[in-house]
Amino acid sequence: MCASIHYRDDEFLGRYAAVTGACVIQHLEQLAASLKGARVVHVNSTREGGGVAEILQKLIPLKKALGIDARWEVIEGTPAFYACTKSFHNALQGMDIRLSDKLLEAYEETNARCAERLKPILEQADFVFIHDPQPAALLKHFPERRGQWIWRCHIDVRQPFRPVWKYLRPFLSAYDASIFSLPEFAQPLPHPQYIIAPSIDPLSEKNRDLPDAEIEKVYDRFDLDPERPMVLQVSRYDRFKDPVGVIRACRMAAKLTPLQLVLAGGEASDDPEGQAVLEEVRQQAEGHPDIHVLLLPADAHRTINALQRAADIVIQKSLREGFGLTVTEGMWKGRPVIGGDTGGIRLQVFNHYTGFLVRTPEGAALRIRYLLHNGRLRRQMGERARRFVLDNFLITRHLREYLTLLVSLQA
Ligand code: UPG
Repeated sequence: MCASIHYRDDEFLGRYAAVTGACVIQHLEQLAASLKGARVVHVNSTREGGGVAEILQKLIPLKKALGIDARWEVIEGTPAFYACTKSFHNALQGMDIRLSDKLLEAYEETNARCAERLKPILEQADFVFIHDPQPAALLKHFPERRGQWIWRCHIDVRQPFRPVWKYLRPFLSAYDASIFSLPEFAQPLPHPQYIIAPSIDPLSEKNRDLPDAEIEKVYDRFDLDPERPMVLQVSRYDRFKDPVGVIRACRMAAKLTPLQLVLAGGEASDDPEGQAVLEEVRQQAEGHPDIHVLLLPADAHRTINALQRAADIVIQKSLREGFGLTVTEGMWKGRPVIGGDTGGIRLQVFNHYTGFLVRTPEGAALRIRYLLHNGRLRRQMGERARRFVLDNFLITRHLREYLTLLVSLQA
């Protein structure tokens, strides 16, 4: 039945059909039929920089194309608010962090102020998706809500630091449902919990095919050597991404194998620690001409795309990771990925198959050397990696699961 459906390549949904096949898009349209006109609002804390913004930038237009009245709102706070929410982020990923009453007050005040501003929109919504802890306290200000509120957690909350979880739990318990990226992140909460992995958009500037000439330009632009193998990590400058561990790994590997390392990162407006981590990274890289530390603007999507395609190996040596879109992006470009053996990276990197999982800089160094000496294996792993993303981690699958959830909540 689906074979008879044709989408035009020059139409918005048709372009996705060209990648996924028409059946996938038809299924989305069927699911969206009962949600036509439904008011769905997503709320997070930054419009650019980081994985959540990356997803929302693409998810909202797709929902709209399917007839859903989707919108995206962003909450903004004071420096104390961002200091508090970055501490939440760190504590939920397991760090022992004490929060002062003053910071917690800033958190609640910002949420109260934003709730006032967003009242007309959120009161009318049929479904509200609240992303991560930053806007989680908004719900408290809507005691008579008409819509359903869903907390979407993007981070690795396998072992949250208990006092911080205890503080956040009453805010989160009031939601109608929550979504985590992996089953092991689920928490004792008094509502249904769903497991939905994130995704990438194959048609975005970050992931679409690029002409070879554009890929080659990155060598000149960033003073890279086209003859020397390249290892790349793309990440916000965040300690959980372990950029210093990546430098150590590459320095060890470079003793026996010539290579260059590119660390490409930018700033997210809701991440106050980025500058300090960047300084640490620059210090570690000092005096090593083959380590390139790049600070890119938040909209440098094509540049990152070109770097990922220029790389021989993509690395993401995170110590904690909810999912890891940079892993998916590297795999989509047919690159083998060396990933930290943690969280959502394990869902994507199959050891010895689509890449390697590592726990230490020594382990990463070993795998870097092995892959750089074995071009055939790099290509094989890369091909499997791309196929695996095509089957599992594109935005169409993500959207299908969100729509299925909304249909089931509507019933
Ligand atoms: N990125 C840029 N420029 C940079 C650095 C990163 O565009 O200078 C992009 C990168 O290409 C990717 C995104 O930002 O698309 C980063 O996403 P991700 O690697 O997933 O990390 P986080 O920003 O930490 O995202 C959070 C979780 C992560 C999860 C994601 C979506 O930590 O584990 O995959 O949310 O759920």
